[in-house]
Amino acid sequence: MRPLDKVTVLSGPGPHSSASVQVRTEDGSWRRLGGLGQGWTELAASGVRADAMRLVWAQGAEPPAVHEMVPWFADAPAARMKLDRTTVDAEIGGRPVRVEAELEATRADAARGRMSAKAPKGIEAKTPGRVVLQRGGRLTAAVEISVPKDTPSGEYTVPVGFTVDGRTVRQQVTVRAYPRTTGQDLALGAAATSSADETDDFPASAVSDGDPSTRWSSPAEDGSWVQVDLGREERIGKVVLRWQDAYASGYRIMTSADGRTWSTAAVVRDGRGGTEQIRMDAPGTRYLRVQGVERATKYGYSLFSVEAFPVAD
Ligand SMILES: [Ca+2]
Repeated sequence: MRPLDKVTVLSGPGPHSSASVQVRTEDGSWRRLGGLGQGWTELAASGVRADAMRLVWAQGAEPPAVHEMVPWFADAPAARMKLDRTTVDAEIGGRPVRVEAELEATRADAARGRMSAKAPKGIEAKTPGRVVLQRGGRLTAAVEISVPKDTPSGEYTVPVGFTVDGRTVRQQVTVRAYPRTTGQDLALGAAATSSADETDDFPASAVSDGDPSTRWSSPAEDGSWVQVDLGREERIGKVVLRWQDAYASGYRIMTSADGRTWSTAAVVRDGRGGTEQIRMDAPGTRYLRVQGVERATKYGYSLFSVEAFPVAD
């Protein structure tokens, strides 16, 4: 049993005897909401609790052609909201990041609502505010998230809501705030080593030689890795990987000051190959390793380059 707001019936045109639109109420009895019109009929149900609906017409009368009967429930939210991304990387002091919210009216009425985003301290979030959706309407509204320059690195949660008639549908955005980096690739020319190379034609040194045509390839083993020695400790804010077709769907960026004790600076579980930018805040990084976890293909891993950019002062 759910409270009904309205019932819509789509029926065929043409003459038919008048039919009655009815719903079954809590005590099992049928209540008449009104008569069936031509083509399109919408009747108010005023919140009556019901679990079934039917059309009734006189015995022997010509039956109506019924295409669809739609119950509109009064306890359903007036709108749906779906964010295109629920995790975003945002540079501290950098440009705003846009998250798009798809809003859809889900009742037999226009939805007049308000979008809100409750940004925690250190994060700014802007929404369009008032939003009007026509009946059956759908539109995309942007939430702009920015991280002012003195905000510490880290993860922040921004709840986004769309409120219509006092009911709110909600989703959250996780904002990963990362420090701004310079454009200087510290891995360029760095000594590189690997767990193993597929052949001598694809050595570890190819990831840091500055030549976009050369590449390192590993044997076909998930746990393969390649690393660069930056020569001294640096605070790394961004790593850029340029994959050949044989990429990793899962991998970690590991960092170390001495090449023996390692920390995980970033975990990637949905690697897509191509050029990937991975943000982090990894001070004390002399050695930087791309540690494979899961191969995306039957081949090993193959990287044209591993680039490491330091945090800007
Ligand atoms: Ca190369």
